[in-house]
Amino acid sequence: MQVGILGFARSGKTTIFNAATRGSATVSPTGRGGGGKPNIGVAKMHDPRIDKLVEMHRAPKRVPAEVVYVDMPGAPEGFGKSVGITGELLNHLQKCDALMLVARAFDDPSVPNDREDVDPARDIEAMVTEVVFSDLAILEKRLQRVKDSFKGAKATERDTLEKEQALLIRIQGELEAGKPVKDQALTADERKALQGYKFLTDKPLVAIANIGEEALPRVQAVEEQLRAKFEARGIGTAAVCGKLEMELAQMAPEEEAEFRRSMGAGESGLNRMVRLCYDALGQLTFFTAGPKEVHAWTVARGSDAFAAAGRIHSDIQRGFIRAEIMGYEDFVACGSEAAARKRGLLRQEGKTYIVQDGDILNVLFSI
Ligand SMILES: Nc1nc2c(ncn2[C@@H]2O[C@H](COP(=O)(O)OP(=O)(O)O)[C@@H](O)[C@H]2O)c(=O)[nH]1
Ligand SMILES: [Mg+2]
Repeated sequence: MQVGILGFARSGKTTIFNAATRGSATVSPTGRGGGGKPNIGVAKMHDPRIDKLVEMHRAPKRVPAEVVYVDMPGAPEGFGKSVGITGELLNHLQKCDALMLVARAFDDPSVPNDREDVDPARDIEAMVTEVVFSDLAILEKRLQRVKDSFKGAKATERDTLEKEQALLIRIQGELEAGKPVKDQALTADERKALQGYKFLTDKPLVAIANIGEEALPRVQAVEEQLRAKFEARGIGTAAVCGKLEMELAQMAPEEEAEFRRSMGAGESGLNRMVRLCYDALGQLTFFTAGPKEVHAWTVARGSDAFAAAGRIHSDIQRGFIRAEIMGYEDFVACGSEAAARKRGLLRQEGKTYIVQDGDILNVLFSI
């Protein structure tokens, strides 16, 4: 799962990327860090359930769920002027499963601002517009090509072309009316036909306001404001103090925890952000847990046990016999697998069982 970070220059994209991935990519007041190449890193999902499972199993090893972040270099020419996104940046974004828009919400005269002033909601709006325009440009180009192909096409080909044209025009209309491709009513066949276009509005969006340290006491108010504007449109929002989170991410874990306590900071804005992306990606977490290791896995919501087995290993999927499954809460309440089994909370499920968040799976297989 990959999240692409997009935003105006000097909004703090790389700062937030470093915070999320505990990385140390170059941040700079010129906004030219990274040398034109995207920064790619892995964010580990903080999940207290892993700690509990590790404790109960006395497991020496833990593997948290991961999300890959791709920090886009700079901002494209004309970005924010409703021209859409093109070229290499578009290629990078098309490979991502979700897009995270970072808007500058900090005031700092030593960091030149690309925008006339600090207004994160306006900037998020401008970025959403760019994402929409980029799809409209793709649609227009494709429609032109379809039109050209009619000349000299055989009767059977014309039929296919007409179908494609009708579909593209319909999507274009809905998009112009403000409906992203992901929310449009499309049949499975239509979705399949559109896969190749890699529309950006087909991806979930998350928007982050990068606030300054001095705004930390107002973080809830900022988030409330963003939520009021964007929630109904399915855009998850959060306010994060990127600079502070990046500094904290570079500390040793104990030092970081101590620092957070001393500041009276509750759950880190960063954890909320990572979770927001995770939720936007439509994933849930299931576990495999034993005395050797506790492993958190991600799978798309609505997946069955067979798909989950495939996440663990292709052999396990191939040789799938059945899965022994118990819910995380049940396991904790029972205190042991044996107790859960006795109380009938360890269930035997087949391939088609729909995996629930927090399920602990033991897949029995034979190859
Ligand atoms: N004062 C302040 N400066 C920040 C904050 N976040 C980022 N910056 C600074 O803004 C500049 C640009 O940040 P960077 O992450 O490189 O932005 P990018 O161009 O969007 O990748 C750097 O000098 C950062 O240190 C913040 O929350 N407060
Ligand atoms: Mg950068």
